[in-house]
Amino acid sequence: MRHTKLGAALAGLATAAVVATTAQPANAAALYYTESSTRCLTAGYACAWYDQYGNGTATAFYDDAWDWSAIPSPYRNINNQSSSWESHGTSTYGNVRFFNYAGGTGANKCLKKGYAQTTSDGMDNLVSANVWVSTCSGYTQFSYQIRIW
Ligand SMILES: [Ca+2]
Repeated sequence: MRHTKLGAALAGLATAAVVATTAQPANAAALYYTESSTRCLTAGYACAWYDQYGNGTATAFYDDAWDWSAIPSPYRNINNQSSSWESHGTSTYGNVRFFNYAGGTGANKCLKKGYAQTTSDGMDNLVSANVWVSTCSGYTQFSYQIRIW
């Protein structure tokens, strides 16, 4: 009889634990946010500012964005307007390529994980897509990258 009671008590605890762990799922990261600092402060994002040196606010990207003209308002206003960039990537795919054209074509430059490119470096007001990659090796890179993170 004692075994039965213990078994029932354990079964009750197991049920309670399952309910507790499934009742509050973790929030998914936002795909975009507006960064008003001159640094890309939230880990896991890449930022693109309207002006050089991190001025003029930024759109921060959590994932690949293959067509900046098609992302939600107000973020898409950064399309063909960005002039400085920063990678606060944290995963294996922490390096980010920025492309002239939607779909990932045309002139492009790669920014290393944890680095900023504070001047436009030939990409002024051109960028329309970003794609995370595991390495910048083999790709054209921004010329004056500064270690930030
Ligand atoms: Ca600009």
